[in-house]
Amino acid sequence: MAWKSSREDMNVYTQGEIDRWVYSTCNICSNGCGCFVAVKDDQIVGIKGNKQYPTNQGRLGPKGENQWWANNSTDRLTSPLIRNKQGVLVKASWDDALALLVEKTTELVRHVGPKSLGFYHTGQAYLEEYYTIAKVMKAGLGMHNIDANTRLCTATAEWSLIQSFGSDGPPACMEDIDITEVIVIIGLNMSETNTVMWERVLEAKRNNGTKLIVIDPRQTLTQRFADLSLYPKSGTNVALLNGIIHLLITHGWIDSSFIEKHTIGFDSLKNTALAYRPEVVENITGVSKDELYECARLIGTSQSTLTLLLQGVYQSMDATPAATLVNSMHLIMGKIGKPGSGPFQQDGQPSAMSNREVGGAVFYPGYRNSSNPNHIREMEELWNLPFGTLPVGPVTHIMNMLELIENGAIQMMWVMATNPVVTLPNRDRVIKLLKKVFLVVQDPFLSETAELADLVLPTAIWGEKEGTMTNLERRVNVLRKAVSAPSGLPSDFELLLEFARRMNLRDRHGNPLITYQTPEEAFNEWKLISKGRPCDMSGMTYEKMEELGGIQWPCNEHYPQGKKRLYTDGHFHTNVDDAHSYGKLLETGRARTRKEFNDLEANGRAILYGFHWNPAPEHPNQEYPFSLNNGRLVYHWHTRTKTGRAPILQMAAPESYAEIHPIDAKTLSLETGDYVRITTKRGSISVLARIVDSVMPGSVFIPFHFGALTEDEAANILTVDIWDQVSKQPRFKAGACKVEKLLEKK
Ligand SMILES: Nc1nc2c(c(=O)[nH]1)N[C@H]1C(S)=C(S)[C@@H](COP(=O)(O)OP(=O)(O)OC[C@H]3O[C@@H](n4cnc5c(=O)[nH]c(N)nc54)[C@H](O)[C@@H]3O)O[C@H]1N2
Ligand SMILES: Nc1nc2c(c(=O)[nH]1)N[C@H]1C(S)=C(S)[C@@H](COP(=O)(O)OP(=O)(O)OC[C@H]3O[C@@H](n4cnc5c(=O)[nH]c(N)nc54)[C@H](O)[C@@H]3O)O[C@H]1N2
Ligand code: SF4
Ligand SMILES: [Mo]
Repeated sequence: MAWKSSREDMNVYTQGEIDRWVYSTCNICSNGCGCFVAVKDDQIVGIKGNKQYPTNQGRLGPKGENQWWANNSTDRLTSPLIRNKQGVLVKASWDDALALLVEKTTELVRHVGPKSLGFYHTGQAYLEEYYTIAKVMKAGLGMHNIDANTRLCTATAEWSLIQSFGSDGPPACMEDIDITEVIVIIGLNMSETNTVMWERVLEAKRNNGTKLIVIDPRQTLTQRFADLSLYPKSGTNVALLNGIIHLLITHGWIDSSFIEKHTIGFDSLKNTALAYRPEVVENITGVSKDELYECARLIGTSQSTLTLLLQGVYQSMDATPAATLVNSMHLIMGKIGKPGSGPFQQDGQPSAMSNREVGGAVFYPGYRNSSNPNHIREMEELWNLPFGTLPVGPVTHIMNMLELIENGAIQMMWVMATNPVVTLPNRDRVIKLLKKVFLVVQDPFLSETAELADLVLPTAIWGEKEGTMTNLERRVNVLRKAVSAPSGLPSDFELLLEFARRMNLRDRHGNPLITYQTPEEAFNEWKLISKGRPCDMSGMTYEKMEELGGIQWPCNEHYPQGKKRLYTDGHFHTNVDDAHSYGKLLETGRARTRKEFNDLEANGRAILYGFHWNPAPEHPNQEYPFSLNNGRLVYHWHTRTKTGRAPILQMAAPESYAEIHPIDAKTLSLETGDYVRITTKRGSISVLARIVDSVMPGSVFIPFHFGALTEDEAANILTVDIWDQVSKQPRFKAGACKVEKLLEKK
């Protein structure tokens, strides 16, 4: 193993005595750190990092260390809640709650059809749960309105991989951090959002002198460690990337033979990029010609380059084209599928990858194309369904589902393990629309979304259930059940199985649609379905995962121990019946037809695209002069349902604020600690001001973790609800706002 942690005894966090340690994985971020859960008297009392585990070598970050507090929180829901005639949520028995769920679903499916239902779930559950969702909702109920919060998170990663390589699946691996010459980080604040990977980057810098380039409009902590920092204006990634590609081509820092043999579309990429001369790029992005040159030189002249990116690209302007340009940058240098090199389209949530692999929301299991009749027929065979059962074509994305609620087409929404009232853009509209439907919320806590529900189904959480998750480098690991859930709460998996049983879902032979009983049996069914597909897990078992410390797919007879990197042979998934999707036109987002895809004649070669920069539709103007940036803090996880219950984390970041540059503070007569009102076209919030020079003049940064219904503090009251044309990921980071000083809060 290339990476060796320099610390000896680390990351053991326990309270009092321990009976045993249980093998698991951290359920917070996509790094997927291996850990052991400390148990005393059937209660979780701590956690420690797994020193043998390849992604963390014993380390855990602040959220990982503190995730178990939420398990023991006294405000866990212990029974279902049903809204009564007076409009109050009251405790109900499981039998009554499930009967109501089944009655509502049956009534709507029978009388209006499955299009009247919506299911919106998560990137934080287990693979077996997603697989069951795919089977129950798509095969059992014929549902089309099914999506997950991965839409807000990694839809762009998924689509950029599909557009360039024909299939989802990040080509690189974490070991590449240890051996690469140059690491490029774009729109990713790794020091706060993936702390363990960040330690690994710092160690690579220390041990190997690895050069670090960071590209972010904010001077984040990540930026402060960079050898080269670029500060492009928000929303200008496409211009900057075109500028880098321009210099790579004009200086000959490319691999012409790789381009010739393994790609199509070079002329389109080249002709577009040639327009992005350094002075043009400087005009658009604010990045100087010298800095741009230095960036391209470091990338172009190194033997190996690893590019990591996340929400500063995926939630910004022209997200999929920008992420695709990162793939193209690597392809033209031939820096893919080789040690230390590759585009690393990242994930955020711990199991976003699993959801994508099994078709939990979008597409069909095993990266099967939902528009390819051959793939659909194959799925119908595998699931023993009458032909014509499975919905054809792309699913309805969440932003579209909101429109369908507005026009009355969707009448019931079932929300599982996500808190959309705090995390979807333009929150006032979201609240108004969720109040219109019969809202089912499956959550261990009374989240802001659960507060609006008609039916709340509480569940077991991490540590209280078994299953697997795939991390950002395709590593699948098992999480063993450590303790019983409080009050005998069911897991999401058990709830879904019980729902399927009560709905009497059957296959074409009249047998129950779901025949497995345990997560391990579900995994064994899934792994056969994955066979022969890019995310092949047919060679995996729970025991083997525990023995090897997770396994990277593909894992089959050719790669019994898994495979570190994809595309080592330069062959991509762009044959028509291999491809995950026929792809889309980058300009409009229209889906390509089978014929259009065939006409490309990619046939195993990767696809390069030229794409011009567009200004954001909402950019600073006279009325709203600031650009509105928002994102994460190291201490909190999303809507804080877990981290807000961990005393140390909550104390470290108890309330929201807005970061404002000293130059703007002077104009507005603001000091740190003053209250400010931030307003956009959608609404306004009142938060504390923090005067810091890490934000650019003319821009504001707000953490999006705070969102109590009783406070005007949620970043998403402000955010703009437009989305990327291809991935349909909302452009949270592309809005304009104004700032006013308040004499007192509100
Ligand atoms: N502590 C913590 N860690 C987390 C999470 C959490 O909630 N808390 N969530 C997890 C999840 S699900 C995710 S998706 C990841 C997200 O991880 P990140 O992507 O690192 O998180 P963000 O803070 O949303 O955004 C990253 C950066 O994008 C920059 N940015 C904004 N606009 C632009 C732009 O136009 N161009 C460029 N180049 N940069 C821009 C912002 O200034 C910000 O520093 O974090 C994961 N890890
Ligand atoms: N403005 C702005 N908005 C954003 C972003 C941004 O950068 N800026 N980032 C976006 C991104 S990348 C993401 S990933 C989303 C995250 O958005 P969400 O997924 O909505 O946020 P979470 O707080 O993670 O919500 C998870 C919910 O699942 C519940 N839960 C935990 N464990 C379990 C379980 O085992 N079973 C069940 N049923 N429930 C469970 C938790 O209590 C919580 O209510 O936010 C997005 N929204
Ligand atoms: S880096 Fe991510 S996976 Fe690792 S401990 Fe922290 S939150 Fe958990
Ligand atoms: Mo995310």
